Amino acid sequence: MDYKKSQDLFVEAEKFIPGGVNSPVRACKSVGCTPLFIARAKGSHIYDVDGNDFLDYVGSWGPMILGHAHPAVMDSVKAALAEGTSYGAPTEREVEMARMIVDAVPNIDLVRMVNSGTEATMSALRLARGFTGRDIIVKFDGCYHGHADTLLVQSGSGVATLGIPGSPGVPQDIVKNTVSLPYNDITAFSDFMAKRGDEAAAVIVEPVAGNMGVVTPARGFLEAIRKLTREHGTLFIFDEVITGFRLSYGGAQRLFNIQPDLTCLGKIIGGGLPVGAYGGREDIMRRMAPDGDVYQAGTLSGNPLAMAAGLATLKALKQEGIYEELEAKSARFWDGMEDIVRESELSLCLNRLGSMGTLFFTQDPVTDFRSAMAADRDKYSEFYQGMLARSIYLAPSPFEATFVSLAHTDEEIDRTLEAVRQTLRSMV
Ligand code: KE4
Repeated sequence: MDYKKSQDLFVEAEKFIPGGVNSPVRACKSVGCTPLFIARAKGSHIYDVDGNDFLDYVGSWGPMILGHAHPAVMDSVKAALAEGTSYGAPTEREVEMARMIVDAVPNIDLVRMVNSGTEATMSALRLARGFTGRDIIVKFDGCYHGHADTLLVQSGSGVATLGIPGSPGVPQDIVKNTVSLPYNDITAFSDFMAKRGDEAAAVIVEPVAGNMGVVTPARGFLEAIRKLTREHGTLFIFDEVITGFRLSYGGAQRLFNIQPDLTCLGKIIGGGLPVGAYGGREDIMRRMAPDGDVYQAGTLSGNPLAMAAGLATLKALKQEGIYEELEAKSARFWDGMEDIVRESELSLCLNRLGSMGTLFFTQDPVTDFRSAMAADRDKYSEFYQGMLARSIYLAPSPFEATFVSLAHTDEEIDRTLEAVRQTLRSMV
C-alpha cells in the first residue's frame, strides 16, 4: 500500500502540532507506524488520503456505533446547520437530548451537557467533592477518565501507550488527593475504605474498562464498591463515556443492575461531534450552578450540531432489536476470534463484552492493569501492522478497545477474521 500523502502530511503536521497530532494516541508511536491521515469514512469503511480503503474497528474510539456518515445523522446535522452553528443560549434540542438520556439511563434524574468526556468526569468529581465536602478521589489503575489534573494517575489509554510516568505538570498537591487502586481487587478496595472511606468524596470506575484494553469487572467487584461507598457516604461514579449506549441503551448500569450516584457519558451521545455529559441523583445534581453553588460552564455545551448528531444516533439506537442486531454481529466477530485464538500457537488472551473487546498477546488472563501491561506489546505492534497491510484498521495501541459497529456486514466480519488468521499465522 502507498502511504506517501499521509507521510508527507505527517512531516508538515509535525511543524505546527506537537507530535503531529491533536491527541497523542493517534500518533501510532507504539505500533511503529506513521499515522494515516483520513480523507473520509462511510459505514464500516475509512479511507486515507492515499485512497486506501480500510475496514474500521476504531470507530473514532467509540462514537461511531452506527458506522460512519449514517444518513440519519448526516441529515440531522445538515438540518441543524441550516439554522446556524451556535447561539450560546438554550435550545429545544438540548431539552430533547436531556429527556432521552434521563429516560434511557436508569440512575440519571438530571443531566448537564459538556463538550468532552474529560469535562464530564472533571465536573462530576468537582460536584462529588462539593456535595460531600471531602477531597479524596479513588480511581483504578489502568482506567482512563480523560486528562483532568486530578485523574492523570496510573491512567490507561494514551498515557499507558506512551509509558508516561505519573503526571508531569500536575502539582503534587492535587495528585495527593487521588488514590489509584488495582482494578478488580475487592480486598485492596475494602482495605482502603476501612481506613479512609470517610475521607473519600467519590470512587470513579469504568464499569467495563476499555483503556487498558478491555477488562471486564470481576464478579462482585462493582457490587462491593456500591456497598462500601454507600456505607461511607462516598459517591459512586460510573464513567460510561465508552460503555454508555454501547453495552445497552441504558449502558453498563442497566446491564449490571448497579446504581451509581453519578454517570459520565460521551462519544456515542454526540454521534461523532464534540460532546460529554454528566448526570445522576437529583439531590446531587441540584448542587450545580445556577441551582446550586458548584460551578461548571461551557461556551459550546449543548451545541446544536452536536445535539443534532447525538439525537439522531440515540433515536437509531432506540429502535426495537438494534442491540440484538449489534450483538449478533459482535458474536460473529468475537466467537470467530475465539476460534482463531484456540487454533493459534501464539499465547493469546481475548477479552470481550458486547461489541467491545481486545486481543492481548499473553497466555495469562488479563484482569487488571498489571496483567495488561505484561502482555507482549511488540507482538501487538506486529499484529497491528499485519492487519493494516490486509486493510483492517485497528486501534494503534494494545491499551484500547476494538469496536464492532452496526455497519459491519457478515462478509466484512468474515474477511476480517481471515485477515486475523493470516496475520497471526505469519507471526508464528
Ligand atoms: P474525551 O475527553 O477524550 O472526550 O473523553 C475522555 C474519556 C473519559 N472516559 C473514558 C472511559 C474514555 O475512554 C475517555 C477517552 N477515550 C480515549 C480512547 N480510549 C480517547 C481517545 C484519545 O484520547 O484520543
